[in-house]
Amino acid sequence: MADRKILWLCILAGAGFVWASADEVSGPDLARPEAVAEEVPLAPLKQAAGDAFLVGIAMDSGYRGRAADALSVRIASTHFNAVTPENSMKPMALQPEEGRFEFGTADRLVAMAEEWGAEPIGHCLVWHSQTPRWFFRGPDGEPVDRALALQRMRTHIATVVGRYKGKIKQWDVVNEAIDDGPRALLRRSPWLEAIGEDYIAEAFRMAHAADPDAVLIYNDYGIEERHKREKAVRLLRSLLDQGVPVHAVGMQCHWRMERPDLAEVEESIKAYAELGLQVMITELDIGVLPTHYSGADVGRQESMQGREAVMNPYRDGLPDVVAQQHAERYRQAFAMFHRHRDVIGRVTLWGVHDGRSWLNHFPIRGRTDYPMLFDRQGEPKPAFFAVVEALQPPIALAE
Ligand code: 9MR
Repeated sequence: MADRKILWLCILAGAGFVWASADEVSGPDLARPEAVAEEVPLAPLKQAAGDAFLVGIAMDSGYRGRAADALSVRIASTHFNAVTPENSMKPMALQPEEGRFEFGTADRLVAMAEEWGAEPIGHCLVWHSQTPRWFFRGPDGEPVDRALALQRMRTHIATVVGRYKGKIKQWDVVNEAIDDGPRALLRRSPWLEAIGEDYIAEAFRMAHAADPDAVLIYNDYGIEERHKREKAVRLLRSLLDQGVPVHAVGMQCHWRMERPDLAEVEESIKAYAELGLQVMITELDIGVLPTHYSGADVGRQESMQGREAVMNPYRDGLPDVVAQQHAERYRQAFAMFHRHRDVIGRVTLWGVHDGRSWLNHFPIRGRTDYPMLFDRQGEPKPAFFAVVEALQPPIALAE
């Protein structure tokens, strides 16, 4: 692995791909490969991905009233050409009370993305979670009726998509509508209860009316694995048969070391591509901590009381052997994404660095996870180099 990293860096240096001035490129002693690995500045990930697909990051322009930290800004602006607001465009953030829209944090992120030359991504319009209760209550305090729920959905979508028309080119329109269990197709979302099964089709039609040029995405977790893929294909095929403007499927890809099987993920990419949809990898991370729950339902919480040593084993640092296994899994994932670059439009990582990942608090609060490409100091991890290598495989030299 280390040798391959050095070989890759040598090739980049030789080909002039490095993110450095000519002086810097000629600086290191190429006869000593270790020197190259240490001295050559990092090639930005977006440059390694070239025009295969966009590489994105999730972050916000601020966290709980504080501005985004300088480390996150540096990493995001250097390496990524797409930015998804991790929280600041959710209905709860944008319309906490009926008719009172708050765009400050979201506007700042869109402006930051533009400054970096990155595409801002819209996340998300219709979701069962992080949506204020008022959406689902009628004037009498009773559950909202269909007509009012549709009207509120239309107002929200038209206002939000309309505001960013021409700036946000991809929207997660409906998020996580598929049920996790073995039977029901759709989750018992308050939107389903208020409107009925066509709430999904309606949301896409409203988003399309608000911005006919935007790429509209159905986004969900677990749909890269067999049990939810079958349901997702059923849902998407039915939407397409009705002429609903759904253009892409977002496979979130919140993964662990041991699951999912990448062969299954590849099957899923092919299945969605066969429907004629573009595929977006919208929320990729690979957690290294043990867990009993494999989904990404944000309502889920477990306690680790009395099990700290087993459930939070890397509090003081990640053993190198695990970091290497983690890198290898990222390498295989990106090699597969690269093979399917004709149908994949974007690969977004859900967080900037290990210190900023939601996985430190899910499904158990207060753990120390290592899911990202950059460590808590903002340094690239073995996973970073593995991804770059997978994106730009070294040209095979003739024997
Ligand atoms: O990463 C997000 C975390 O900071 C929030 O607390 C949480 C609830 O809003 O949402 C997380 O992001 C979720 C995303 O919006 C939808 N898919 C699952 C993501 C991880 O939970």
